[in-house]
Amino acid sequence: TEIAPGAVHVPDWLDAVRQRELLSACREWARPPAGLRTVRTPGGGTMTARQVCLGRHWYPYAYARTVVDGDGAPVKPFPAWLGELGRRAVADTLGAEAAAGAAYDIALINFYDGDARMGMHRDSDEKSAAPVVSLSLGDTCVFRFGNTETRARPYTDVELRSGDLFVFGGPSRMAYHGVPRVHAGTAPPWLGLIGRLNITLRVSGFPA
Ligand code: MD3
Ligand code: FE
Repeated sequence: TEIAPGAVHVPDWLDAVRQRELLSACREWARPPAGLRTVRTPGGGTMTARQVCLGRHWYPYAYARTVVDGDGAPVKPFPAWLGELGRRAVADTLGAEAAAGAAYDIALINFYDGDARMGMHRDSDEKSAAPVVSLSLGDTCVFRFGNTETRARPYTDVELRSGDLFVFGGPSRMAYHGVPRVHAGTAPPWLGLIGRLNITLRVSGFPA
């Protein structure tokens, strides 16, 4: 379903086998060094969702190679198979042409437990206009998709469930968005995840 120009939601894009595979990869990436950690925002706040980055890290400056606010370890590499998955997601939603130029090199993995949520923001650290690919695992959340002008209304609330794909390209790439709520205990029982994971794939636009 296209909820706005360039913003396409595909429920259940990942089958149970793929969801389990992706979850076990996330569990590996979450381990130290450069594993899951609490991130401070440029405004001085603390994110309630914890994060792991692959490829580069967006904080404290545009896509560094090192996690400086954690253990100082190099960011884990971005695996080629994840890039393939990203291109397939774009091909399925926006078409082969949009997928052709998308050389994904960054993954941001957000882990929501307890009362974690994400305030309305725009993703503007990337120098590339390539679509962002979002994959959800575990608990269902309320995803708030806003407009490009302000973090306030108008916005559309969509439920994201385990296995769902969301692709944000074109004019939707610069829209404000956030996660106001996660419904605890709604993850599929066969997945074995308490909480919610979101994996976003991005093209940094920085030289390799
Ligand atoms: C719309 N993540 O990592 S995924 C983020 O569920 C982020 O963890 C949320 O916002 C999460 O930056 C929302 C949906 C999403 C991701 C990236 C976008 C929507 C987007 C980039 C541009 C526009
Ligand atoms: Fe975002």
